[in-house]
Amino acid sequence: MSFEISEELIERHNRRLKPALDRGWAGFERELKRRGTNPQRLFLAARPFVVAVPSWGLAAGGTRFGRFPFPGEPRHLYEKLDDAATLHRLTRQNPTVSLHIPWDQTGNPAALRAYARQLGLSFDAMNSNTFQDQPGQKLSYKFGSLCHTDPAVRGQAVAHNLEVIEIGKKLGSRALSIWIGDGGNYPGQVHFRRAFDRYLESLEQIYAGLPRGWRLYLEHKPYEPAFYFTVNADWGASYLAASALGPKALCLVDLGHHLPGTNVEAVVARLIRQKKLGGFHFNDAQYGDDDLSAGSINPYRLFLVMNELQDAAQDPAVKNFHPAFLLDQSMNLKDPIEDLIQSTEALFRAFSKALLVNRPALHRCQEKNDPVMAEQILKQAFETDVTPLVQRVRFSNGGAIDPLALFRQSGYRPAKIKERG
Ligand SMILES: [Mn+2]
Repeated sequence: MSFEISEELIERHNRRLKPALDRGWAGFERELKRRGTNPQRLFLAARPFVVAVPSWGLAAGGTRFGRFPFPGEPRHLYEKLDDAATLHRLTRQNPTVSLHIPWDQTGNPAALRAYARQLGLSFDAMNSNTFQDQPGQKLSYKFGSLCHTDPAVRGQAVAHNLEVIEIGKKLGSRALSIWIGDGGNYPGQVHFRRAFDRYLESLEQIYAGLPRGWRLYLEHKPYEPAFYFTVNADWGASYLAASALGPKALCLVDLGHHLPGTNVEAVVARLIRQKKLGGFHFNDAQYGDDDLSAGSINPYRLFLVMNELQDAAQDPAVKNFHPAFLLDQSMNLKDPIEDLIQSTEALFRAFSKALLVNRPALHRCQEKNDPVMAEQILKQAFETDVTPLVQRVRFSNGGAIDPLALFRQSGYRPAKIKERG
């Protein structure tokens, strides 16, 4: 029998912290009423927040220089699901896991799905991989995959994506995410227009293989591994491709996949306007695609992105708006579960603060060209301490009031070090 954080342990933890939470909530309620905000409505709006966790975020990630394994980290996918279930038991905000093929060896998908269901988990978007060569692979992706000059390589990459869809169908997933590294390192190496034509041609074949109710997410990134030119480098290229394919194809915004200084929240608003925002890979960065914990470097930026999402969610003119939320981070130094608790909380705080924005007042300030008061409205929401709301939502959903503290106290990781080595 392997160690688990029991419901009883969570209950005991919550009993201890509940009086302080009640006091905090009473003060928060008073403050909201003073501002003319209905606390119960805010609570109900915040309560459904969830974010998917990536399978590759449950074990130590690496950099191009290497990887430092974490003691007690999961040894295989089933143990990753165990850790994902532990995370979800604490937060009640991470009910889904996103897999990456072939990093994740799914083996028998039906058995895997049954195991996940037993843990209270299900599967989010599937991720294909044609940005590196796998052992025994017939043709190399050194010079590209979906955009390769050789139709045989493109065919192999298309077939891989179709296979990932097949696995995803068996797991109950409803989406395929594609990120490719195709591009070139030197001027003249790649013909820009022809490469994009080939990208579209390959994507059309994948799109044709999407089951009913599925979505195809196209993820852009300006550079790396290609350092001079990348085929799907920015929201514009991504939007062109998603538009050419059809309504099931949408753009996925990874917060770290923009050049320094890019106004990511404006990119988000533009994609919403074009009905092409599919979802997010949340993370944070100091320089480039750093894959640091969401909200660790620039929580205001995260809030401004959430603010655009709330603005759209509350706009009756924006229909069928369900952007997918996924964390996409690499844990090099932190315990992955602790990092995911922190990141989920950072996202939920930003989400909650975006709910606090007084939108009619903001709209009036915008119409009157009052930059000071418009900014103040955003700042007032951002600077509000939403801790009581965050904790109350978690508690009422059955999670832990302070999941990070409970995780540390539970001795989960030391127990896993014994079990897993
Ligand atoms: Mn990503």
